[in-house]
Amino acid sequence: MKTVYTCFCTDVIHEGHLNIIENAKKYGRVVVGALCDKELIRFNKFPTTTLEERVKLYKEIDGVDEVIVQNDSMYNDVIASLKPDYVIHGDNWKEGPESSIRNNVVKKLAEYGGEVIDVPYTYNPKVKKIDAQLKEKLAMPEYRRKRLRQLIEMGHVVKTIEAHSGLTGLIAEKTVVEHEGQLYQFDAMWVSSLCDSTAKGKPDIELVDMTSRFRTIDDIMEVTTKPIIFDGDTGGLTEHFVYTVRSLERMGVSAVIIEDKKGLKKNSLFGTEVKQTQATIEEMSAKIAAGKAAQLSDDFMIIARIESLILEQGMEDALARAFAFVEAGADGIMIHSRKKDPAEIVEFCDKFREKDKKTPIVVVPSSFNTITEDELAAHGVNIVIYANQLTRSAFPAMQKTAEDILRYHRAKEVDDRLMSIKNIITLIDEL
Ligand code: SPV
Ligand code: MG
Repeated sequence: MKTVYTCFCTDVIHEGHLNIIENAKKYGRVVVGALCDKELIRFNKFPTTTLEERVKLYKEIDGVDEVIVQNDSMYNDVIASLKPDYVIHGDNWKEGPESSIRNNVVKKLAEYGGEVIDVPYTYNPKVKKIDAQLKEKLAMPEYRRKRLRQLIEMGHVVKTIEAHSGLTGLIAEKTVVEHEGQLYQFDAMWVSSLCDSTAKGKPDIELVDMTSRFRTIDDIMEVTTKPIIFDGDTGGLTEHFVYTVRSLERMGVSAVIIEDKKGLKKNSLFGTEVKQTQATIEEMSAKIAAGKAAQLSDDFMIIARIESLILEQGMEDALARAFAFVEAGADGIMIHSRKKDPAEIVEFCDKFREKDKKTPIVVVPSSFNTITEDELAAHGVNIVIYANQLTRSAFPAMQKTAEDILRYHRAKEVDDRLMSIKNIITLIDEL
């Protein structure tokens, strides 16, 4: 009896999956793989059910002989242990980043004479609706809000990219890349005060008010499902911050990061070139405690950002603040630096982790950009935020296009570097 294997990434069974099983049965014994959470998150979408629930769901399908867990999205583990004669899949994996998975499966099966069977993917209104319902569930505030904590608890380094509009939100949501045989995507979005202000042509000095910042969050939330970390600047007056916390929670934002500065806030990357005043430990702790007392859900996180290294106050000051802010109730610590060398960040993380093994650490490697996510994780970092790279890449591209149109009195010379008209009008999915 031949073995036919298929891998499911789904939380809901629809006729497309049943069609695969029906086809699989014709070739032999049907084994279904349930992809583990870690790999689902890496390139597919966050599961809304547990692995155990998915295994149970797949076992109940008529025609399924066995369900196993697949731990590698590239199928290497399953092919080595099960040696299936066939791997069957919807033909949608022939295109896009998933084609690299198919190529790997074809190669591995060929080593012993196995084969891939592609069945036409089931596109119909019912299947489309189920997919949309699943996506909508992920976008709902109560599901989206808790996802940041879930990612951290899974021990996953939360790769976070800046978003300041619906469009940049879509880039954060949808970009998947294949590299050296693995697929990667971002886990979360950072609503940066710098980029939100810059997009509005305003300086990053808490000038863009909260109502406007909430509009940006809304625009992003309308078209995405990934969790959001909000850059709350100083948090403003404590009396105002408690309202901000409630609003963010209600919207489904997962975390706010507030920095220990007071008075006129300037962007940290100015360092000591401009006047910036650090709040005292007592002032910042009181704000954190008030925010924690105000929040109503258990999911929401208030993360304290320490500016001691930016303001050249030394490592001891940074560490003392970190422990004090955790004591005051902070759910995480963000340590910032504008040095090119990551040494002081690494030193902080190692010293913090000597005493505190659990509290999540967040870093923003804009200046110290040579260190990789894995290296940061090895020093205890949980969340890595790419805080401004989308804005910094888009702005020069737009500026150059504007200059060249002026220079040549027409748009032909810039055309080669533009997205095609067809792609721009189909970029946004319609319902
Ligand atoms: C932001 O993105 O607005 C930040 C991070 O606060 S930084 O610009 O590095 O200060
Ligand atoms: Mg900021």
